[in-house]
Amino acid sequence: MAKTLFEKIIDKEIPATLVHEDEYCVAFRDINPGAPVHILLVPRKPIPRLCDAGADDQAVLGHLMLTASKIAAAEGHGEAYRLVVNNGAEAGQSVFHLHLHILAGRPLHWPPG
Ligand code: DGP
Repeated sequence: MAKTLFEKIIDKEIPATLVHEDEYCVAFRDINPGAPVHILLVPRKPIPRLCDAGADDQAVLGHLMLTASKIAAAEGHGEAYRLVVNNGAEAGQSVFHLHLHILAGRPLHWPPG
């Protein structure tokens, strides 16, 4: 299988501004930010979409949520941030490697577009 764009970023074959790295995940700034803070948090494991995750992925999915909170806090927005997962092309997913968008730094209205 060809590597996804995010696997290439994880493997440092494509440059990105990394803000966090650990055994299970990597976070970097979105190239086209939709908010003053817009970070993508991706598991090292190339799960294409959230709906492709299985019971074996429960620990890594929990780790992503907890890590997202820590990253938001480290960015100075621990009390007001939004996590978004686009699942599938019709829901706006364009890179088929599971990722959490961490958005903060401006008022975030509801419902999202
Ligand atoms: P989604 O549409 O949910 O699949 O989000 C994909 C995000 O990836 C989108 O907000 C833009 C971002 N993105 C696309 N290409 C690159 C890239 O080469 N570098 C970085 N840092 N972000 C990228």
